[in-house]
Amino acid sequence: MTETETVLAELQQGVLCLTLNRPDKLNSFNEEMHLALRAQIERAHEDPAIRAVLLTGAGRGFCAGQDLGDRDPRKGGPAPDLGHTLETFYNPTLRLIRSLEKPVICAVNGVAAGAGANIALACDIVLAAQSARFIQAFSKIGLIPDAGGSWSLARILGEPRAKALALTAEPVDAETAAAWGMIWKALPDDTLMDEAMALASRLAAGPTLGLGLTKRLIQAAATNSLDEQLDMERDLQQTAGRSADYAEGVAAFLDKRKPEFKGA
Ligand code: LHQ
Repeated sequence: MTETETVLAELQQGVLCLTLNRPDKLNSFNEEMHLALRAQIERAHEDPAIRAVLLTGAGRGFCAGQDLGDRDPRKGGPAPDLGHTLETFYNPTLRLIRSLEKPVICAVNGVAAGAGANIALACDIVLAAQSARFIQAFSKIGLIPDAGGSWSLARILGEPRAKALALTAEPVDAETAAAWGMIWKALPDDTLMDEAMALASRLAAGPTLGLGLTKRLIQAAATNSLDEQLDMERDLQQTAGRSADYAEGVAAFLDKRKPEFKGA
């Protein structure tokens, strides 16, 4: 295991397991944790041995967003430039998660608030403990939803629910989040991590190139016309059809055996 103070990282059977690790602060982000998380996701982009990422939090929370103690207004001084904070810290990480052509699974082990909730929603498959809650906490402190939340909530939920969650900061429990399509599944607290690891391992043993192209395709659908999407499916299927994993998948089917995908 490689360990930094704020993000634990362990590579297990092709899965890069990342644990946000400031449990006393409900894993809220300080600069060090931002940089550590970003470095690990950059590593996932570069290292072919990493074929899936699993993100979770240490302790009873997933992530409470920005560490509000870092910018204590009671200490005086000029107002912080939060636009600069987003551009420097949050936005690059969000872009790296979305552009990583490998599955990113999020196991929301407890409360996910503010940017913490929205980083979870940026992941490809989100599982949550039944006790977890998602809170668009921003309006409680005079801010707007960030870390991609205004984009993802409006797309996932539509304006009525997205606006209500953002304006009221009411918590959404995991079962409701699953029923509304914000996440994939709510699971019993005591089985969450085993199920998340099993899913991540299964995906890491999958045809990584094809899975990555699938992620790119589905993300593009939000802004493509049907014609553009059909063209993209044609082009990406051409690429997938030339992969060794496609040949292996078909051969294994015909041989009635389990495929052994290499990820290329
Ligand atoms: C915390 C935090 C926290 C520090 C709990 N910071 N310590 C982007 C651009 C730049 C700047 C601004 O922000 C952003 C994006 C954002 O994320 S803005 C939204 C920031 N997050 C919040 O407003 C959430 C604040 N936290 C809460 O409302 C509650 O802690 C929740 C609802 C998440 C959990 O409530 P509880 O389960 O009752 O736990 P708690 O409040 O007792 O927290 C436990 C400890 O964690 C506590 O410390 P203590 O020393 O008293 O035990 C909290 O102070 C600390 N903590 N969130 N964001």
